[in-house]
Parts: sequence; structure tokens; C-alpha cells
Amino acid sequence: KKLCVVGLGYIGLPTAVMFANSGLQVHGVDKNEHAVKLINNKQLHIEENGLQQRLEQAVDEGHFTASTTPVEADVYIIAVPSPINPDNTANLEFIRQATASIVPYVKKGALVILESTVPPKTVENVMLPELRKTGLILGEELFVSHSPERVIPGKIFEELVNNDRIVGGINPKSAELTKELYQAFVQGTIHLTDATTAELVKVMENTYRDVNIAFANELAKIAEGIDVDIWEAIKFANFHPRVNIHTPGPGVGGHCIAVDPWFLVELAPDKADIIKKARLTNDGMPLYTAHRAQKLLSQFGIENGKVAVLGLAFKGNVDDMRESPATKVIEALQGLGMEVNSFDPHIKELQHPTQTETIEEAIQDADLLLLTTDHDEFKQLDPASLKTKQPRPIMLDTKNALNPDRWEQAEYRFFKLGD
Ligand code: SAJ
Repeated sequence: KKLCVVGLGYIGLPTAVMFANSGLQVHGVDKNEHAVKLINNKQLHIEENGLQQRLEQAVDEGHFTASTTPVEADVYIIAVPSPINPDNTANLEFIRQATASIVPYVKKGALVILESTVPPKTVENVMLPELRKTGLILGEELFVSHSPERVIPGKIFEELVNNDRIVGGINPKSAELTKELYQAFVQGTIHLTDATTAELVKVMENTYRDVNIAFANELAKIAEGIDVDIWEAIKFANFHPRVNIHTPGPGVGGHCIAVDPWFLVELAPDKADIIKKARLTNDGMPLYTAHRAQKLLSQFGIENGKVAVLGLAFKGNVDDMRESPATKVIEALQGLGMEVNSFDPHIKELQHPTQTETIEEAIQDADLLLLTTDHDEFKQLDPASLKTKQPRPIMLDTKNALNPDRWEQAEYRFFKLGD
């Protein structure tokens, strides 16, 4: 079988490579010429555990090529972004364009699979009108399904294989054909349903996380008011067999959890109350974090201090800055009149105006170190060797990532968000 994967980003590239490693002939398509060039040279434009070696294998075995335009194939997989507009409505233009781009190449008997997360009814209302232009009878001569990815960045290859998948077809045959394809490497169960149900399920999963994180963030704020360490309180609560409180933090980032709940709000604005409130609660965390930093500084007599933000990525051990709470914390700090440097060992090129190349540079004059991302590199820092010009700098850990004793022994004043 020949596959054409449209969109070679965080999901498309690993998925394409995985199929190629399983022996299928795969052609990847991306409109970013630079990324295509790199990929054909076995180089990466994104970071993911195991991806480098798997890409090399795929290209060396002759199973994987890439270009900026689609090719004729038996199966098309679409994995392009589905972001939100500034007014929190879904932007489905990339999905529509990607679908339109394959229309000239699609032949009778082909299967088109959407992997991107989308608002319910997108297959029906956005993709099918484009695919009808092939002149093929949908469900008989052209099969279409939604097979949303569910993998977590950092562990993509593990989860591609082991996670269950929900596959929704525009008819049962479409779903069945999709299942047969993914069985090339998926060891989890593949559950079949219709396309709209699959769309809703995927969005529900990420919304579940968002709502629960908002709950944890609300608890963190409450705990701060009564001098309780929320991290300890959550740990104890989670010893209950039916309680699983999520982790507070400086906000929710990434292109999924902070985005997908808005799809449900747009779909049912008068019904999605909790979902909307949760989204706004999480979006308020960067400002809350900045205020907490400001209060700490003024507690120690420092006005308009200098802050070193440790971490720009949206979560630990990834190189992805999209929708990162850290960048919003920085904006909020600056808005409050503070001077900010930042450092992130995973963001290789300087991608943020406040970013420095070394941690030493970022913390040099800092009154306060603000940990926003729980990278392993930060957990392993030796506080004793990290000297700022301040005799007793402040450390505010928003992720409960550090060992307070070590920082306090090194003359830092140590604080946590939610404590
Ligand atoms: N976060 C918290 N508290 C938590 C968990 C996460 O503050 O308890 C924050 C993180 O720091 C990060 C953001 O939320 O800023 C999202 O991180 P994440 O690791 O929870 O999720 P993503 O966005 O990397 O991946 C999610 C996953 N969805 C679920 O776990 C339901 C993944 O399985 C999906 O495939 C992915 O979204 C996607 O692409 O939709």
C-alpha cells in the first residue's frame, strides 16, 4: 500500500515514519520547504524521542520520501493544525486546504483519514464537500474516516503503538479499512464508530483534562490563602481510590488542551458553562503567577525586580513553545513593570526576545528565579553553583519540580505556587 501523509509536524511526521518503519511506502507532504529539505536529508525540524533514528531507518530503507505537493496514493492521512482564531472560534482552513490539495490525486478505492483534532461535524461539513469534487461516490468509491491521534509529545512512539484508537468512519466500511491500516503497528484495541462520535470523543478527552487542571489550579489558589501546600494536599487526596486531582501550574499550554475545549464552547455556547469557565481559569494562571512573583518580590522590599524565567516550552522535556504558559507569564511580568530574562535548554535557537543562551546569563542579575517548565535539566540543577548577584535570591517553583531543601541550603528563599 502507498500512503501519502499531509502535514509533517509533531503528529504527521512520527506517524508517517512509523508506517514506513512497518514496511509501507510513505510519501510525506508539507508546505514548509525547509522542513521537507531537512527531512529528506534525515534531519529533524522538531524534537521527539526516537524520531531521529526512525527517520534515518525509513529513508535508508527507501520507504519514506517527502515533498511540498501530494502524490497519488491508496491512503491519505491528513495531520495539519486546527488552531483557534483570536476570538476562540475554530480555524479549519488548513483542514479544508489539505483536503482540497489531495483532490486532484485521489483515485477510485482510496481511503482518506483525518488525524487532526477537530470540532464535531468537521469531516461532514468541511472535508466531504471538498472530496465530492473527485466525482467519486463517498463510502463506495472513496472511503473517509476520522482517526484522531491520542499521543503525548515526548512519548509519541510508545503511545502510537500501545494506546487504543477510536476510529470513526463516514460508513462502516471506511472505519473497517482504517482499522486494517493502523493494525500495521497499533497493538492497542481499535474501536470503531462513526466520524462525528470520534470527533466528539477526541475533543472530550482533552476537555476532561482542561477542566480537571482548572479545578487543581483553583484549589492551589485556595490553598495559598490558608497556608496549605496544595501539592501535599493533592497527593493525600489522590490516595482515595476514586479521586484523581490533576496538577496545578502556571497555565495550560500546547496546541491541544488549551484549544480543543473552545470547539465545544463554539458548538454549544449556552450549554458549555463549566468548560468555558475552566478554560478561562487556566488562561488566567499566567497573570496569577506573575502577581504571585510580584508579591514575593515586594515582600522582600524589591519593586520592579528582575526575573529569570526558567523554561519556555509548554511542558517538561519538549521543545515546543506553542501556546506556552511561560511566554504568557513573561508578558504578564513585563506588563507589571518587571525586567525578564529567560532560559530553556530545549529551545535551541533563540526564539523569544527575553531568551539567553546560558542559564548563567539569564539569572545573573535576577532577584527572582521563576520555574515555569519542569524539564529534567532544571531538576538536576545544582543551586549551590548557581549564583546571582543577589545575596539571597528567591526561587518560585510553579511546577513542584525542585527539592526545596537543596535550594534553601544554597541560600535561596524557596516558594512554590499553591503553597
Ligand atoms: N498540565 C497541567 N496539569 C496537569 C497536566 C497538564 O498544568 O495535570 C499542563 C501542562 O504543563 C501543559 C498542558 O497542561 O502545559 C498540556 O500538557 P499535557 O501533557 O497534559 O498534554 P498535551 O497537550 O501534551 O497532550 C494532550 C494529551 N491528551 C490527554 O492526555 C487527554 C494527548 O494524549 C493528546 O494526543 C494531545 O493532547 C493532542 O494532540 O490532542
